Amino acid sequence: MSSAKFVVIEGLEGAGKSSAVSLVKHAIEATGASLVSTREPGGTPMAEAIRECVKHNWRDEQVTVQTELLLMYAARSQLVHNVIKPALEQGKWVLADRHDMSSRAYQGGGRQIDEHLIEPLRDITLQGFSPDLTLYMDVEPAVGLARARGRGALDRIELEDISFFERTRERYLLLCQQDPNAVVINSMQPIEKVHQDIRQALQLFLDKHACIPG
Ligand code: Z5A
Repeated sequence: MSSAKFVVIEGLEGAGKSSAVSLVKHAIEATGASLVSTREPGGTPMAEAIRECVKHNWRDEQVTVQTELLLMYAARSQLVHNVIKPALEQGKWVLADRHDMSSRAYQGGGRQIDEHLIEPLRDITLQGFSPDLTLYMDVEPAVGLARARGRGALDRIELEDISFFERTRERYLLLCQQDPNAVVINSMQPIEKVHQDIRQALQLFLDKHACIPG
């Protein structure tokens, strides 16, 4: 590949991120590129411990929105500095299941933390580093949650009411409008059409960046 890229899959629960990740992974690897897969929060031993902590239901102890936000950025810092940037420097592509747009949508939109308060954490953690391509899998919360909730026990964030996810989706859509590297995929279509749209968006990206093997 001419140069390694950072590709992120975003979306609400049940949006079909898992199958999108798998499809994009195979498509990138088919070009001959090496690829590292990550997920957030998580992706390093310490960040995976933070993931357990942040998803855990602490029952009588209220998890403040500030704590949740700080934990997301602590996990991201570990992942970006120990895995994502080193992989890109070695010429490996990175494919991420969630990244910074999740914090801006869930904590900014869902939890209603002012974007100006999130900005300094983004600066400290990312210093302007951002994805080359974000595929946002758009789904109405009622549809996504019905898919996700068919799978069993819910974590602390999944227990939120529908209005939380509606605010999160609204912020996702706004962030995508503002981000020239983001593509919205309608994930409420039949899965074959969703996959066709993902392949098309990825191909456009590869063509635009002249990402050809060699
Ligand atoms: N979070 C945050 O708040 N702030 C942050 O900064 C970050 C994260 C990084 C991570 O949990 C939680 O952390 C998440 C956001 C928050 N919380 N919530 N709630 P996670 O990683 O465990 O959960 P997730 O990322 O939401 O994953 P998920 O629920 O597994 O979603 P998914 O991967 O998109 O779902 P899926 O497994 O691909 O699809 C669900 C089902 O739908 C599956 O059976 C599919 O076969 C089916 N599906 C998918 N697409 C279709 C279509 N088109 N038609 C029909 N059926 C479909």
